[in-house]
Amino acid sequence: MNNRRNFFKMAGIAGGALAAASVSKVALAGLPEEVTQVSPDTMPPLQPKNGRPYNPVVTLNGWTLPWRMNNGVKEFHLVAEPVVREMAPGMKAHLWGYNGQSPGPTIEVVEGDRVRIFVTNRLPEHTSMHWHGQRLPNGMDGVSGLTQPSIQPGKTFVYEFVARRPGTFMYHPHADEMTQMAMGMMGSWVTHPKNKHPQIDEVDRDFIFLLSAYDIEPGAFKPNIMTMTEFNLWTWNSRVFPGIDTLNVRKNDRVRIRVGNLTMTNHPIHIHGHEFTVTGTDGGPMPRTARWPEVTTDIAVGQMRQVEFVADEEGDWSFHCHKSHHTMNAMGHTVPTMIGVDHKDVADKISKLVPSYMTMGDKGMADMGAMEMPLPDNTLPMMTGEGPFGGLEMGGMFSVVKVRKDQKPGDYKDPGWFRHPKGTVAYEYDGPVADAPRQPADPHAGVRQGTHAAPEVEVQVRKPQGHGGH
Ligand SMILES: [Cu+2]
Repeated sequence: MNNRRNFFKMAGIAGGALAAASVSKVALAGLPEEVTQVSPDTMPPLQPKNGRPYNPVVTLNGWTLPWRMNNGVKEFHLVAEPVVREMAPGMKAHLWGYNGQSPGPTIEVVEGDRVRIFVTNRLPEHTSMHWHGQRLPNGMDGVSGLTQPSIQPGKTFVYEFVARRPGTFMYHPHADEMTQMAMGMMGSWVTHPKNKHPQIDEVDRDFIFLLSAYDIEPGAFKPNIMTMTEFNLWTWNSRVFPGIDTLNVRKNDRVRIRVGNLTMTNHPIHIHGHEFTVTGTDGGPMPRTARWPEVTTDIAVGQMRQVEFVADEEGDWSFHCHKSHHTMNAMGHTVPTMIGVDHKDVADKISKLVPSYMTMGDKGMADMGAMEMPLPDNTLPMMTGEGPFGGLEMGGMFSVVKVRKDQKPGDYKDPGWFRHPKGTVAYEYDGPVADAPRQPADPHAGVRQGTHAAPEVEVQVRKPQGHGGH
């Protein structure tokens, strides 16, 4: 607003030639500057330079889109385009996203803001933008064919509405959704409350991320968009462990984590060492009387959950999806169960012939974590990550909440591994081991110490093959 006024004042003073040159610049400025992010790192919170003040969020392995003020309207420019997203060091995916990344940048506004979003389509097919969860005029809802014609390649559409209610929302296309969401097109939206809200607490740290899933064959770069259930990369903001940044907080901080689910299945998101409360959904803040403590909250498809807790226990606390197949990375769906089979040599030979060949360890899956098995290029071990005590054997939707008493307010740097106070770590017992009492074969004989009357039982362990019943 100021710039515009100053310009007209300046133009009046400087006269003809300069005015003409500048006018064309003003005409070009009709479209807000295109801002692109090349890094998959977590960017520091974007402090608002103008407009109503608010406490910004931190997008996990993401960033917030800057805006410009135009006569009191917040203007954003989203560009739908093909992107290369590093999912974790060692693996890049060719996705579709916005402004250089998948997911796109987070949009942050304040309740009551008038918002104008320019959406440019640089994809090979048409798209549209749906503002999931928002109250808005029907024609701004972004459903191709129903509320607007789709945005053809090379075209730009303008959406404009007032952010009417505070909360956490998402944006995603509503055109060829199966393809475009499977390719990573989505982003987060936060509308901060204008005034102190009776159901919205102020927090010290406010994190946000989206759940998305991809099916990328080991060694490949592009997701298989026809996949309905058999995804092999379970991501937070299109990143998998160990590529997901840790959530670093100061002891006794009140922490909010906002999570939206745009995968095709539910995700029970679980925290260690603390209890959280669900304080909001995409429908808005949860009435205080309706809240209860949890350590896991299930987030169904198309839902958002906002959880809060006081980080009052120091340490490195796991924070992950509780479906164990969602804390693993790419594995072939046809991986046979190989427990008891020593196939290391043969696996080496096969992988020379078949680059995408992966198999399971002979004692369980942990061999995979130790990277004993050969892997094709551009994929990630199914289970990986090195902690201070050894391998973590994780992948996918896993990270760590690091609570430290010396983490500075507003500092999001990774403080490194937790230094446990002496005597507070589980340790190995090295005393004598007594024979365990056993259930006798004859139930009337009673339990006798040190006898082995029970018949020998051999258990054949067979893990399920894939997820969908091949
Ligand atoms: Cu999950």
